[in-house]
Amino acid sequence: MIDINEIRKEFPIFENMKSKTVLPFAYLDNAATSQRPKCVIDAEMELYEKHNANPLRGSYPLSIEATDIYENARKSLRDFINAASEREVIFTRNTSESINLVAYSYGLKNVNEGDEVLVSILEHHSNLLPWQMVTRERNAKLKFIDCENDGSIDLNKIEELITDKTKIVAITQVSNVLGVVNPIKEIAELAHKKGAVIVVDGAQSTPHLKIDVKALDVDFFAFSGHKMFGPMGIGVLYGREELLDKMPPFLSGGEMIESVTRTGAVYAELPHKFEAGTVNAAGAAGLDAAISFMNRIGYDYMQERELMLTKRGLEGLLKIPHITVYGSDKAENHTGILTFKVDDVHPHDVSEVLIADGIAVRAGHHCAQPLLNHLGVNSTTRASLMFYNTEEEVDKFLESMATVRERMGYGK
Ligand code: C6P
Repeated sequence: MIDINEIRKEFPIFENMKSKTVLPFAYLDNAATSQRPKCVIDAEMELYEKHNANPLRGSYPLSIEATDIYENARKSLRDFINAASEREVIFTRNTSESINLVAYSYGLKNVNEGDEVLVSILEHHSNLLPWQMVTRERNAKLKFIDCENDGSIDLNKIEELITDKTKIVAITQVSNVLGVVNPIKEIAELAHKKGAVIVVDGAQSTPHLKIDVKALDVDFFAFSGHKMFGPMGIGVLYGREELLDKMPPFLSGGEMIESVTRTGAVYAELPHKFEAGTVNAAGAAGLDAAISFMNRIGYDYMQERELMLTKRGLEGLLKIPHITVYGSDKAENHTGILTFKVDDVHPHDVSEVLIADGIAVRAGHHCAQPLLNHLGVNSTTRASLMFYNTEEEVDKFLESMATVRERMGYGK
């Protein structure tokens, strides 16, 4: 039996919030970045305190230890997403870098004049701008699949949009604005039927959903450590080995080579071909610890709590007059994300009222401007929940939300 109060004690920042040494008291901005348990912070620190040397280079014990920690993290990640081999697991800085790697290395090589790249309207800018670049450079066409009113993607519509000219379908698994979960397996099947590859943005899904890249049958899958209890500055790109093998390096320089002459180089084998320069071994160690933490808690428990909290938040918001919640009216389609507007009040002012009550949320366009345009708004306020949030925090948020209009001078 897991006791959430005991779990929260594993997060130093919650203890500091309790003793009021840090503000706010309720952290509801988990989609931006999660908090980290002490085991993650310790794993990073331990690498620097006990095993610090440049990994993959030295043959003395410290360097070998650092290399082992780094490569063991890769094995944990292979198991975490059920990749066929650790050769398919590339360490990057974050989701943005992972997607850029695919765009520059695979996209520029495989997309030609007249070809098409299909993205969804739900995309974060990180899974849009790289494809704008590829299609602009290659004189290809960037096409969009719009979402339905509840944020969902209609499979019949996407099937029509994927044509013989489509080379890449780039889509998020979970929207960072609406929390809706896309049917990735089905979309992958439609893409493959037309000979296209599918690139999945997993930034918002890995913290909440069990990922199995083999079962999903995706070609590329990108995610960030910092959104799933891990450190900032470490991310992952999963890629199918036969595709990665044929791709040129994204960045070049140290450690990604077999041999170099004055005019050329033989590149290293996977995965090191894509990891130029000194790697983030401490970040990998922290991410490995984050995976162990998630395995210990289990997705079942996390999902059960997230749904309970999201239901409480959504039902509460819908009872307050003058509030519009975007996306589905069902909590299970929100993955902990509640994006809303209060009539007459600017989303940043809503956020300021919440901050005054010690509650952290995000306001703005959430790096998804085309989606906000599609929804007919410039900005919104977003509360995003993680399993470690509490009913009291959600209630505090709702109490504060019920006072927003009055405090901004609009009456109740
Ligand atoms: N979304 C949010 O508050 P990076 O910054 O590279 O780790 O992740 C980028 C990214 C990509 N895709 C999705 C769906 C995302 O949500 C994010 C990051 C944060 O919504 C910060 S903008």
